[in-house]
Amino acid sequence: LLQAFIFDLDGVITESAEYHYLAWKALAEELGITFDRAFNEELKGVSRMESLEKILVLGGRQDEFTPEQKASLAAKKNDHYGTLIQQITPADILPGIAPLLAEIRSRNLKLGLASVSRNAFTVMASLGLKDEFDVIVDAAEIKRGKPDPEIFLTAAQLLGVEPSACIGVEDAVVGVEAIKGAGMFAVGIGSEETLAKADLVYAHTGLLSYAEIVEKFDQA
Ligand code: G16
Ligand code: MG
Repeated sequence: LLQAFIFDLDGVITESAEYHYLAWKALAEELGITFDRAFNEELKGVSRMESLEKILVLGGRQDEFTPEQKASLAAKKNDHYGTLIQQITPADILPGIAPLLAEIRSRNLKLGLASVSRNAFTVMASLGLKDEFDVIVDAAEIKRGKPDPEIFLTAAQLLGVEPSACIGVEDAVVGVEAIKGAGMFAVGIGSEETLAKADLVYAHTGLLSYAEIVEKFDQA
């Protein structure tokens, strides 16, 4: 029996994934590393330091920096990202999300957030959603990032529900893997090709249908 929905933040509830992309792109260009949206897919749901490593590897520059220099590169990206997310208001909640949250609430189901972003609380507060969720699990509470299921399992545990009674919603490949690894039903936001492991995929949040999701969950 369905008891909870657990949402990813960046790219699902709001388009902060775009701000991550812009901030990484600016840093990469400063380092003479070109990267595009296709490569950016590999950074979605991936922690800050791991994302930096992937970018340096892409540019063949992974051996050129000390850990301290890498920390300051990551801090630079985060400062830029911090400036970009200052613009976020409740108007930046993606289409389809507010009605879906209302529907979940009206059924007395629980709501969790599973984001590896250290900025998750700030973004949720700016969206006016911080108090809508029963639990927010971010990078500070977990040891292993996505695709490890830890973040989704922690959210379920804190909500007091079994993973099999949860639906996870994600836009990242590693995020969908984490949901499936946790033994949950996975709803993907993006392309069916990229998110092939999801149980149900919507091209964008505006297409999310509570009735359809629950119907597919019951059939699974
Ligand atoms: C997000 C993004 C990633 C980002 C990560 C860490 O996770 O998808 O692109 O690198 O958080 O963010 P920060 O640098 O703010 O700590 P999620 O899980 O919400 O998709
Ligand atoms: Mg995401």
